[in-house]
Amino acid sequence: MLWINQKIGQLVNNINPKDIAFLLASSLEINKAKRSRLKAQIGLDCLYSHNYFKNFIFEFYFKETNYKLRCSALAGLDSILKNYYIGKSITTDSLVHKVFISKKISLLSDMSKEKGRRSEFIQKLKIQSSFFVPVGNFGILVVNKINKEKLSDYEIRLLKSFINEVLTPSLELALDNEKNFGTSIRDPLTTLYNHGYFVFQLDREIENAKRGGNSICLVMIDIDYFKHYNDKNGHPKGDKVLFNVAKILKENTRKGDIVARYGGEEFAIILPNANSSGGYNKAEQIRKAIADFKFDREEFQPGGNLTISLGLADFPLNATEPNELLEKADKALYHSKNNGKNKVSVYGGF
Ligand code: GH3
Ligand code: MG
Ligand code: MG
Repeated sequence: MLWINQKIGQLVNNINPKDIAFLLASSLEINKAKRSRLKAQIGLDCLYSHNYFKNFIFEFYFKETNYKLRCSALAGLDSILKNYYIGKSITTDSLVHKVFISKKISLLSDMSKEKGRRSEFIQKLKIQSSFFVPVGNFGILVVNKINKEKLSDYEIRLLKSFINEVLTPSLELALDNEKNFGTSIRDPLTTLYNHGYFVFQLDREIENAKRGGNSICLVMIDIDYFKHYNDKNGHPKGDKVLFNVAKILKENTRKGDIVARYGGEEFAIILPNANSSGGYNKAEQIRKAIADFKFDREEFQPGGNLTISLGLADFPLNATEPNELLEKADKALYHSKNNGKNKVSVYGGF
C-alpha cells in the first residue's frame, strides 16, 4: 500500500489533491458545460503529465443532466483528433455507455473484438486494451493503451488508486462545492468574494505570478468617514452605500480581476498581470467613479461627497509573500487616509 501511495505521490507530482478540488470548485464559476470539461481535463492532464503514461490515451465522458454521456476531456491525442472527438456525445448502445450503467470497472484486453467502440479510433491508434472506470455518478474514465500494448497489473493498480484516492474525492468535493458555491465564497450583502476566498485567491495568484514571472497589483480600499454616514443616516442606508460601492468596483474592473469585500467597509482588488503604474490608473479610475457617483444623502458627508481612499502595492516589487503584500497595500491606504482621503497612494511612492 505504501508503495502505491508513493506512486500516487509521484503521479500527482506537486499537485495537492485539495488544490485540485479547489481548482475544480473555482472553475465552477464559468458556464456549466465548460466547467465539466475543465474538471475532467485537469484530472487527465495530471495523469498524462506523468512519464509513465505517455503511451496512453485518456478519455473522460461526463454525464449530462439528460443522462447522455459526452466526451468532455481527452489527453494523449494530437490536437486535430482531440478537437474532433471532444464535445461529442455518445449513444446508449455504445460500450462506454454500457459500462457506465453497469457501474463496474472493466478491463478489456482485445479491443479489436469489442463492439460498440468507434472502430476507426481503435484501429488508427492501435489500441489493444482499454480500462473502463465509472467514476461515481459523474461519468466514466476510459484509459487506452496504444501501440498494441496491454495494460500491466502494475498500471491497473496505479490507476485504480489514483481514481479512488484522488479523482473521485476531488470530483465529489467539487460537486458539493457547486451546491454551496454561491454562498460559501461570496459576501451576501455585496455579492463580492468574501475574505476567505480572497485570501485563497491571493495565494494562488502570487504562486502563478512567481511561476510565470508576472506582476500583480493589490489594491486596498476603505470608505471615507463611513461611521459618520451611518451615524447620520442609519445602518440600512449605510448598507445601500456598501452595495453601490461594490457595484461600481465590479463595473470598473475586468473579468480576471478579483474583487472582494475584505471586511466591514473595506474592499480589496487583485489585479493579475498589472504593475503599479497600470494599477494606479485602475485605482484612480475607481476613485473617480465613486467620487462622481451620487450616493443618497452624501451631501451631509464631510466635503459634501462620499469618497474612498485607496492604497496599492506591487508584487514582486514591494513584496514576495501574500501577507507582506497586504501589509504594504495597507500602509499605502493609511497614507491616503492621513493625507486628505479621496486619494490613491502607491507603496514606496511617498
Ligand atoms: P475613515 O475615513 O478613517 O475610514 O473613517 P470611518 O468612519 O470610515 O472608519 P471607522 O473604522 O471609524 O468606521 C467604520 C464604520 O463602518 C463603522 C461601522 O459601523 C461601519 N460598518 C462596517 N461594516 C458595516 C456594514 O456591514 N454595514 C454598515 N451600514 N456599516 C458598516
Ligand atoms: Mg475602516
Ligand atoms: Mg472608513
